[in-house]
Amino acid sequence: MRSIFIAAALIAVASPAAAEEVTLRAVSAFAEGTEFSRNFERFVEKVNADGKGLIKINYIGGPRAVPPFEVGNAVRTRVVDMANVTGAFYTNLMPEADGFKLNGKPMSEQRKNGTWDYINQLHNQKLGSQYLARQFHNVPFHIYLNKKIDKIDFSGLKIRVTPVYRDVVEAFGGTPITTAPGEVYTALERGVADGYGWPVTGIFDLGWDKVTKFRMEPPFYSVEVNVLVNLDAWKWLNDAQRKVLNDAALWLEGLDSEKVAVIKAERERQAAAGIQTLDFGPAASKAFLDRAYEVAWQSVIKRAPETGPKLRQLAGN
Ligand code: 173
Repeated sequence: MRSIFIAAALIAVASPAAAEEVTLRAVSAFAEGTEFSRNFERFVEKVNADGKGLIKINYIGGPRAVPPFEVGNAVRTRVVDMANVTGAFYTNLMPEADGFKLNGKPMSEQRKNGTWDYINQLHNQKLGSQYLARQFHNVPFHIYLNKKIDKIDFSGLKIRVTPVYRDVVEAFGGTPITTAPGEVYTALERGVADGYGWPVTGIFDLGWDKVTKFRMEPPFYSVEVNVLVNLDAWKWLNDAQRKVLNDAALWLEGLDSEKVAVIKAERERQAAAGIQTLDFGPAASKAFLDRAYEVAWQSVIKRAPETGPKLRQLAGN
């Protein structure tokens, strides 16, 4: 009798989900309702509408559910089935993930020229996950400061970073302090940090405008926030279920086109909030960008000598 139950259980585990509606548990590495979760939340709504009776996403929420730097591991170990997370938060598992920010080509192109395939393989192997979508290729980062500088030199400044900004902050003489986004406000308020790295968008979500004086030009790199699906969960889905996710992923990547207007509005809103720009002109900006890319690639290639050069070749810079 017992062996019959075990056999039945094994069959249930081994066969595709087929007719039953499957529920995937999802988290975001960014706070609910904020800039870098919002499009993922729209994606969840779309999957739940288009996938009725086939597939459903149960969105558990942001960093209160899983701390940001643990989200990559949570999807790898299937603590969750799906995550909205930047590669910068899982460089401990995949050092070359720090290189994704150096590729700002539209995803339509990255899907055609083999970049998506290559990065998907890396996720399959190192993160036990499917690289379902990448968002925000056209949204750059900035360094925000509370102390005025008269040239691009961070000597004597403590700057809040993640792996995204660490190399460039060090290259220009700053002292990097790593924190999750949730700790930035307090670090600025207490003067523990004199500035921080963050994309051009999203600083109003957590009230950082109240503790920010300057935004340094130029913008640099490209934001990358990925939707990952645990690979066992992915394989367990049938073709129709996977199609719902893939179609919604392409739709999600297409939302990047909205960001041109969003960025323009955000810059105006920062100016209106009294955040001044620090712009040292075209020559200094170009020198900064050249150095920012060079130190970041060197760092990626040093930590991931097998895969870093290929990522650089695909990025073409
Ligand atoms: O600054 C950060 O926390 C960070 O690395 C990041 C990455 C992508 C989007 C927003 C922030």
